[in-house]
Amino acid sequence: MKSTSALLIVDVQNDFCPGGSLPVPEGDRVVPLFNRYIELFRERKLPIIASRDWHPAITSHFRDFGGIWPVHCVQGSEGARFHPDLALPDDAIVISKGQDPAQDAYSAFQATTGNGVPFLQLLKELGITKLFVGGLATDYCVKESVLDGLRHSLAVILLEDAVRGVDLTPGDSARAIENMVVAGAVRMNFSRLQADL
Ligand code: VGL
Ligand code: ZN
Repeated sequence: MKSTSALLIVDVQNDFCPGGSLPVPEGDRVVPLFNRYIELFRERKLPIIASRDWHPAITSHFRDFGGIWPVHCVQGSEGARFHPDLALPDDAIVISKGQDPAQDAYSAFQATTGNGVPFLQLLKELGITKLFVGGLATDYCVKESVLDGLRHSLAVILLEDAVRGVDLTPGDSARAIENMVVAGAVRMNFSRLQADL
């Protein structure tokens, strides 16, 4: 891992975990894995970025207003908080997406920092050219974030042991992984990453 690498943790929020309003099957299983990845990136002083879905109460993203999803990750709600066991360091960079009531905004590249800096600009400012990505959900936000990263000519590593999918249609997650790999993403897991270092 060069100093140009960063960890991107996609939407590990209560509403996407069992007990939440849009639970991803086994969504909470990514948490212990991420805690190991976080430790590894911290040891190497590499940036850790966590995206969050951050919707207004009324948005075309929600079923009641023309979208396909139940209400989830409403700004400031308990469901929008990161999973309580996710050991995000204090200096992790949080980026938010989905605030526009007219957009789904699945990709982290539609997110901004608390200061309104777009994600791509943040990556450029930090000199990041390689993104290690996992999180929820494989077939939505992870997929769109990975594909956008590749479109922006970043190297993208998919942390396959730290993703889970919605699978509205059975097989969606497996197909999403295939799409990401065809587009240029490299599959990785914790033991292989550790061995590579
Ligand atoms: C997501 C569905 C709706 C995600 C967000 O984070 O993958 N999925 N909103
Ligand atoms: Zn959403």
